[in-house]
Amino acid sequence: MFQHLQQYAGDPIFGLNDAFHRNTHPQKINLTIGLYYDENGRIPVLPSVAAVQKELADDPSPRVYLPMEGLASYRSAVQRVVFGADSRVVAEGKVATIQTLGGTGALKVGADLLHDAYPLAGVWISDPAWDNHHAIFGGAGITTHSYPYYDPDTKGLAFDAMMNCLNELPARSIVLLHPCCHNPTGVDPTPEQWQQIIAVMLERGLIPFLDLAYQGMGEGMEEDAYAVRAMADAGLSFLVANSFSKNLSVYGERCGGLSVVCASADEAELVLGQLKAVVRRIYSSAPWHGGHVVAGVLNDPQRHAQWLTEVEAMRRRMAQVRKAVHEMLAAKLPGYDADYFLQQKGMFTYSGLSREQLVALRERHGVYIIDSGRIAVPGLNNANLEHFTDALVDVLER
Ligand code: PLP
Ligand code: TYF
Repeated sequence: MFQHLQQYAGDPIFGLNDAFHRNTHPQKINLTIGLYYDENGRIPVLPSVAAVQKELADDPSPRVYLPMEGLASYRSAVQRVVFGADSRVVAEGKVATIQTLGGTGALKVGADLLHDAYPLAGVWISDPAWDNHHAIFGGAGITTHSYPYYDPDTKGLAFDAMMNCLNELPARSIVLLHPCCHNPTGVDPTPEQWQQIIAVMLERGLIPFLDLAYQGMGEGMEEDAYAVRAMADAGLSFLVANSFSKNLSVYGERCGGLSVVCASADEAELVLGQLKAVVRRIYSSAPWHGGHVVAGVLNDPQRHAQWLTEVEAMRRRMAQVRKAVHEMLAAKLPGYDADYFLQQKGMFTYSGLSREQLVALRERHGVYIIDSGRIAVPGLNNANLEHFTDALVDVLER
């Protein structure tokens, strides 16, 4: 019955992650997947999260279905974290927010909503992209396109080329943007550049869709939401998919949110109904446990404060690792420009290493980096930095 189907090639990131686990190199380093590891190479269970999980384990309440839109206390927490505690659009009731199955689920529900509302609209995705953006929007029946984003010469933003492209888009085109910690490049627009992007969105009647998967991992929880809040202040209508997978280290709990900022409270009410309809037809409701874990941390002032210090520690560790790599490479290979380790932000750095260099890193040194040259920074720690930088010097010098 299904012989005619194509083999699924698998996700290249997961594939390389599996290859890493099969490798027997004694000093192997996994820099493939976007997971946060602590200094000891472990995926942390945040103490704020563990405390809530313990309470939930002791809570005999039945695990009923959540409503289609998710847990009310979760949804208001999403709004406070993403839009800020004093957000005007939230206070005015202009934001429709639902609990979703991670950031991925938020993107899917948002894509379905947009395809229902604007069946002919295409989506423009950064080049290079997180590949799943093309898959999710394409899977929702939306034609996907790319806009220039990264300049390999400067290892920075190709801002002029990006703006030239956005300036040509038809009205009601969807533009997928990362507010912080761009995956895969680690390159983000400055606040001034965001203002210019916002001006084009307004001028051309475009539909921004912000994918906020790493809030708190770049410059800080508030700073990383700059684009979200600037768009709200500018009076734009837009969507935000946010994920708690990384900043609460709750990947498998599938905790995310989708918020749609509307022109009025009435419109937000209408959109909330449509979001519920989309959820109902694809998976009916979001997880009870993940919902209560996140709400339990974010709605308790003490735990919330504790969580912010935990995220800050993750952010600082990644910044420290970037600085250490930069210093070591400056000492070991003075001719090599490693400034990109300092300038790029968040979980990823885009190295520009060639295919041959990446293969040599794997085969000779057990250092696993995906084929695009994207380095997942949290895989580095003080125990493996020496091996990592030695390996890099070896392949760069060949
Ligand atoms: N968007 C981007 C850019 C991501 O990097 C990720 C996860 O790596 C996601 C969305 C999905 O997040 P989640 O794991 O919460 O589905
Ligand atoms: O490393 C990355 O870019 C991601 C990781 O549900 C990931 O692809 C893993 C699982 C998931 C979403 C993202």
